Amino acid sequence: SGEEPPSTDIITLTRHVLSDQFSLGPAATGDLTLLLTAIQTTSKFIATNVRKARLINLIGLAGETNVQGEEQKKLDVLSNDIMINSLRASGKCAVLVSEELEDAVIIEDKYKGKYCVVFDPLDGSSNIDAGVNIGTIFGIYHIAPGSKGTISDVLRPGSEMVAAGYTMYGSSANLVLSTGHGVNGYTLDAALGEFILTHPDIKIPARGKIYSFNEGNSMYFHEPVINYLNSIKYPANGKAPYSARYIGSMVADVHRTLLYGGIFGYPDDKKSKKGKLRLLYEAFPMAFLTEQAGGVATTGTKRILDIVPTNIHERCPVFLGSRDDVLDLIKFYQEAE
Ligand code: AHM
Ligand code: MG
Repeated sequence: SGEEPPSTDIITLTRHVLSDQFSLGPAATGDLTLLLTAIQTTSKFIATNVRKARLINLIGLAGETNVQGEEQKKLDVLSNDIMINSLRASGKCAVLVSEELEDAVIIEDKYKGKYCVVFDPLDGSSNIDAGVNIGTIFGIYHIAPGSKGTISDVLRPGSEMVAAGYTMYGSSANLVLSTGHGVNGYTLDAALGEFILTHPDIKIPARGKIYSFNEGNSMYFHEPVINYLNSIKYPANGKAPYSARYIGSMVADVHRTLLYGGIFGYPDDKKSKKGKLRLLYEAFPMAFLTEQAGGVATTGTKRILDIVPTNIHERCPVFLGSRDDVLDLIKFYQEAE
């Protein structure tokens, strides 16, 4: 009777990644572990500030002044700054690409390392004021052999990423990560300040019951998407139609898709000719995680991870999720050819 003693064998994210590295033998330098430690710190910082924002009204336009007359930074600017500062200081990075910055950051020699990190520091920012889930998305490349770290080190297909993940700032902070051996989910224990392994080896169900699209754009959608959506909303042979869930925060919509299955889509359409989502730091990391969890990620006609970027901020159509659901969608594209 009474309270159970706490476990003394908790698996933190750092411990988990380290054990992954140990299995590589002496080849492992621990550099990726240190880089991921820096990313964890930024996620803790952002999680804290997202929460504080609701109290101290950090919400608002960059450059606004608060009652104390201090300059306030918008949460996405703050999130970008902490990531740039921490990643540079980690000494493990050569190139950084952020949604917030027009140009890639090439790290000066003093701090230069061997990794490139592409990230969206605070995705889903239209949701901030309503307190809806938002998140940080990141992807990691190793610089090409012999490279000193240039933009060409990040203009590479997503399949060449060595790790990818996101942190979702919701009722708790959840960090979901793949280093190329499956997907694991960690939850921030606020008292310990550590991400604890809570969702080991996430696998997307082979088929789901949920679709997640901004159907408000239906009048612009192309035929294959319209026909696919009709097929799941008005199914033949007495099957039940799919449920709709759309938060409008990619991290939250993808998180649910990884856990419950189904399909998330942000198509290209007659208005957004290349779609909306960014290839490098939105589509690639989420496609990487999806495939690592056993799902499929496509533009409708092409595997997302095979795309070779030509511009760090380019966009691409995204459909990802349960294998069977995404394969169904692909059939509608094939029929349209
Ligand atoms: P943002 O980078 O400006 O926040 O936009 C990206 C977000 C994604 O999180 C989300 O999937 C999508 O935009 C939602 O777009 P829409 O409001 O057009 O449905
Ligand atoms: Mg974004």
